Amino acid sequence: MSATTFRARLAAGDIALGSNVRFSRSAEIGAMLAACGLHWIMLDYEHSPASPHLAQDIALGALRAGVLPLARPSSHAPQEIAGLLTNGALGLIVPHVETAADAAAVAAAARFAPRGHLSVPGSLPHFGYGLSLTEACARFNEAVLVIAMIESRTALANAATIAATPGIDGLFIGASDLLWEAGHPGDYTGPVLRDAVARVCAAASAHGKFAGMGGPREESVWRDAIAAGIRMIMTENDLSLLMRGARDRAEFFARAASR
Ligand code: 3PY
Ligand code: MG
Repeated sequence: MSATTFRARLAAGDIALGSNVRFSRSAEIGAMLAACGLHWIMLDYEHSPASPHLAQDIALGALRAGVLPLARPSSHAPQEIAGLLTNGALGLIVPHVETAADAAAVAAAARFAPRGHLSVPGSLPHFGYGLSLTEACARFNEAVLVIAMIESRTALANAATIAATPGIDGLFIGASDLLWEAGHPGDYTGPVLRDAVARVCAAASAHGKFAGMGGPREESVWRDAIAAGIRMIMTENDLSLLMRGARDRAEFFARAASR
C-alpha cells in the first residue's frame, strides 16, 4: 500500500490494519502480512534488539510488496530518524511525543528542506531507482507520514496542540504506556483508556488528522474504539501473532490425538 492509498483509506473512514514487527528478520515479512490483509507494518526500534540495517531490507521488501513500512525510532534524534527514513521507511510512529514542540521537531526531522531538515542522501530507494534525486526527495516529502504517539497524561493534555502541529499526520495512542503511566496498568477495558480514546479522536478530527491505537487485545475495546473514531489499528505484534497460531495448533493436535 502506498502512503497515498493509506491516507485515502483513512480519509474515506476505512480502517487501516497493521502489525508491530519486532522479532521478524526476513525482508518477506511485509509480503506475508499483506497476504493476510494487513496494510502497514511498524518496524519497532523502540523495543527491538534488531540491528537497524534490517530496517532497510524489511522496509524495502514491504514497499515492493505493497504494504506501507513505518518505523518507530527509539528516540526523537534526527540522526536516528534520518537513518530509518532514507533507507526505506516511509513514515514514523514517534513514541512519547509530549508537547507540540516535540511534534514540530520530529515533523521537521522527517522532511527534506524547505519543509524540514532531513539530510539529503546520495539516492533514495523508496520509489525505485528511475527518479532523479530531486524528484525522489519531492515525492518523499509528499508521501512521508509522521504520526505522534500519545502515551502519557501530559501528551493527552496536549493532544489538541500536537494534532494542530503542521507536519503531524495523525495521533496514535500507546495504550499500554498510557495506562501504566496513569497508574492503571493493564486496565484496557476501563474508563481511563475510554476517555483517552475520546479525547484523542476529538483532537485529531478537529484538526483534520486521523487517530490510531495500539496495545489492547480485547474485542470490546476495539469495537468501542472504532465506533469512537480510531481508524489506524495496530492489531498485534509479530511474536504474539506467531504464538497465538502455535498455541492454536498445539491445542488442535492435542484434541486430534486424544481418544
Ligand atoms: C503502547 O501501548 O504503549 C504502545 O507503544 C503500542 O505499541
Ligand atoms: Mg508505548
